[in-house]
Amino acid sequence: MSTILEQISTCIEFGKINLASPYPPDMKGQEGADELTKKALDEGIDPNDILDNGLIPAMGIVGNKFSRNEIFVPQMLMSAKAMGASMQHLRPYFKSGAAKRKGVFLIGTVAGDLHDIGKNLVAMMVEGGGWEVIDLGVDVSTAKFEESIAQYPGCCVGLSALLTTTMTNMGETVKELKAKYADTQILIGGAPLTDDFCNQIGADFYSPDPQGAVNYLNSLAS
Ligand code: B1M
Repeated sequence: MSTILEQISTCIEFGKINLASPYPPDMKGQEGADELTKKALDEGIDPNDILDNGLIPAMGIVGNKFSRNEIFVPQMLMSAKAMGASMQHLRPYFKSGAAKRKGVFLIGTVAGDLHDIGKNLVAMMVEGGGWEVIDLGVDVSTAKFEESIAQYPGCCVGLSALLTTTMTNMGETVKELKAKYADTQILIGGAPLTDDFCNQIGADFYSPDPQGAVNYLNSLAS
């Protein structure tokens, strides 16, 4: 791996967004993911290489540290922001088809649920894992999920719910989506959910954290 890719990885792992960002304090005054990604592209490094050897390993480290409670939501958010700064430069290459991603992941909170902090983290981690993420936002109706699945054939779907009341809506959404799109993989997550609930409603996978969702999606893509 070239030095610049290692530097990008370090920025993402520790949440160094750009030169102006004072976080983390021991990297103050240094270039961040923003400048380094631009520099790597200017040097002619393949965007796939930047994603595969810069962003993805770093987000994997972050996700695993979070799963082991070695870092917490604020640090993960800073890493996700650094990844976002890097993705800003890479996105045009993926959009044009000059670089490839692993698949499309649709995500939203289910009908009636406005809690989007966890959903946003999952979306950012999955994007950092090499997937194209279509974030449908909050309070997403079953009809909206259906419309989007039709628009992105072969996509995987992520549903998030934080309320015991909206867990019921999640069950209905999974039932309706599976009736229409039996082959579409549906992942679920959110603080009150469990594996048992996942089995009960017929979803394909439950993850208690973003990295579990990334690992599961990657297992489908490989
Ligand atoms: Co609300 N809220 N809230 N709230 N809120 C809870 C969830 C609650 C537990 C608080 C409490 O009473 N102790 C409670 C639910 C109780 C229950 O259902 N049994 C509750 C309630 C009751 C409500 C309202 C009804 C309050 C009211 O108005 N009377 C209301 C409902 C609004 C609605 O959705 N219709 C409401 C509103 C709000 C705010 C708008 C004020 C705000 C949300 C802001 C926002 O998200 N933009 C809010 C907040 C912040 C919370 C708490 C404090 C924090 C939730 C959070 O962001 N956690 C929460 C109490 C608590 O948890 N301490 C609470 C951090 C986040 C990173 O975790 O979302 O679990 P989480 O995501 C995790 C994992 O679950 C997983 O990855 C993330 C990272 O590990 N994950 C997935 C999540 N989605 C995944 C999807 C996956 C995989 C993993 O694959 C697809």
